[in-house]
Amino acid sequence: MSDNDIALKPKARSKPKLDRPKLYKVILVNDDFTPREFVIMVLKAVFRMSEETGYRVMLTAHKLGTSVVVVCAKDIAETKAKEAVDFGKEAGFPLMFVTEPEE
Ligand code: TYC
Repeated sequence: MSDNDIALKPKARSKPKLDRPKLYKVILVNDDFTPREFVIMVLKAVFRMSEETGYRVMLTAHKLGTSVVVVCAKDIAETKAKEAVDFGKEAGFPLMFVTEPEE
């Protein structure tokens, strides 16, 4: 192999691809006190859900204990969950929304 035959390695990427930021789930948690209609109202107001979708999400949490409301960026998930919990607090209900990273 002469000097001119050096096998050139492909250049290492100078900019490694950034991982996509992790997505977070906002999860509605059932309780025994918050009225169904109030839960639907919060889902419509905070998460811009239709009556039908709000009803379905509320009923899933009511029957199974939890229901995924939305999957989005971490800061949006946390802001929306707090807004929704605060709605409940203001009205004296223990309505709970939590966030968790998507698998
Ligand atoms: N379980 C409540 C009731 O029977 C309604 C409810 C549904 C509350 C879902 C919270 O996340 C919830 N009044």
